[in-house]
Amino acid sequence: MKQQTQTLTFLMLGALALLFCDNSLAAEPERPVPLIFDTDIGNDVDDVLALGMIHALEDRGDCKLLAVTITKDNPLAASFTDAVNTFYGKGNIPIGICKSGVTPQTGKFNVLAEKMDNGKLRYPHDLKDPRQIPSAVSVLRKALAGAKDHSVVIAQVGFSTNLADLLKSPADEICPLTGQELVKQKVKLLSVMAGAFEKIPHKGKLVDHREYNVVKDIPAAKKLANDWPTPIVWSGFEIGLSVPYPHESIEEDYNYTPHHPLAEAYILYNPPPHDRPTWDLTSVLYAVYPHRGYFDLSEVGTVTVEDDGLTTYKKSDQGRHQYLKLNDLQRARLIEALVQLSSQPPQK
Ligand SMILES: [Ca+2]
Ligand SMILES: [Ca+2]
Repeated sequence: MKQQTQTLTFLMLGALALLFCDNSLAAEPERPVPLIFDTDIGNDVDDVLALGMIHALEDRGDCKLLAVTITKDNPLAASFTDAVNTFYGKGNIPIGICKSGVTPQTGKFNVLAEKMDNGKLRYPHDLKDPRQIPSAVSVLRKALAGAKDHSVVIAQVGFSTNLADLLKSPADEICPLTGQELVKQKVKLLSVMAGAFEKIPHKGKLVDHREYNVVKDIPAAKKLANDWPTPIVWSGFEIGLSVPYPHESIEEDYNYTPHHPLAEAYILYNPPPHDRPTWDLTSVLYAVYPHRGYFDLSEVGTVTVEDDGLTTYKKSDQGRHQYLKLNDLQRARLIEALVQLSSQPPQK
């Protein structure tokens, strides 16, 4: 009897310890994680590697890509996304775009969508006419309306334009809930690459960093930080910066096919021997594997976006925000996971 009581006490203490040691807002996810990828694809190449990772994770049964929504206001961004999805055998994934005027330039690699070899598209896809492409808000509302409550994970790796517009969206024929209500009911976690939570080296000094994804649409980033009703985990600028993608992988791991959209986008953006930071990849990995110890998390608090785009964090028990942290051991594990996932060939 005494033995049983001791065992019971031990088990209860163990459960309590687990409860208090795990400072993560996100418990172990159900597989596959229903995932939405919101991206400014075309402005930098980490978005492309991150999209390749998502397809690898889906092939492994770990996530289900519900939709891709785009915050780069250029139609080739959607065409190139559809081309990458088609390359991975998922050409029917819904894609939504916005009319924001933010970064309307074509960029260096989305032109791959139009690349022809002997009169045929190098990367076949059927999304070519911008008039065919629905708005990001309607794509987001449809994806969320069809999902189980508190199940959806969103990885936002560009500007907050689409998610801020989603929050502002009224009830419509897609769903009787407002955007704010819909997010609260359906979303489990938002994993964002945005902001900076450490000072960044610049010309021999450590300085405040106003991060690109925030600065390009500050009102939207403020709206997201203030009003998004679920937990948000932020991958700050310092995280991806400290984990450069080894260019040897671009040269060696993508040669299983004569033309690879990830490797060709990388080469057009900034060719080897450049090692590109892995900003957006880190947010995707955390979105799907939050429980796998690739990162540590800050304590719970609140991130505020200042008028000039600076992000500040304050610890608060009432907060909904945490940011990613990395030690050297995790960094070594992380880079291998990112390389292996982004270069994983599609399942036939
Ligand atoms: Ca398609
Ligand atoms: Ca991005």
